[in-house]
Amino acid sequence: MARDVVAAGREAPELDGHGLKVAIVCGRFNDHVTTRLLDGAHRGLVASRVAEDDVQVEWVPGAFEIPLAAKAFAESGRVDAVIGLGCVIRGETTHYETVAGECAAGIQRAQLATGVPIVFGVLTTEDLDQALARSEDAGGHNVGEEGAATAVEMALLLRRIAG
Ligand code: INI
Repeated sequence: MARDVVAAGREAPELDGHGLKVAIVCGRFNDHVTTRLLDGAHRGLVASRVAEDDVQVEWVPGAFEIPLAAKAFAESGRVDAVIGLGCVIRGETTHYETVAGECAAGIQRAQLATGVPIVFGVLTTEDLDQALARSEDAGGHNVGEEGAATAVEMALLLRRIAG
């Protein structure tokens, strides 16, 4: 009995995101990777029953700009969740820690300040191969696709909590 109670809710839920409005903020830097994340995010949203017309995509120069655009969406009152997509590759920059760290911290600050879920769908990898392995086509591992499910799950959870 106690074990059942502890286990309840641990399984990834069946998601019905019908009616949810979702914004995607996608970094243009490393767009040979971020377009793959974007494809994955669209697949994930469709799988979670979010309507295509309820998804808005905006591009920003790089991962560093994602938090500001995501926060603007969250503050607009027009979306239930935001998905930030980006790709920071250590080997390609001397300020990897700064770009990746500020992006992550900015997203966390923005979602806590606004109360709107903002998903960290940003790859931070050692090299391009790792980035490609995390942005695969349908059936493979894709952080954008996972991010879509997270966005829907969190939007539905916050609705339930708010009653
Ligand atoms: N932006 C990225 O999204 N990924 C990177 O790997 C990256 N590198 O390598 O520097 C990157 N830099 C740009 C940054 O996000 C800003 O757009 C830029 O600093 C202007 O504010």
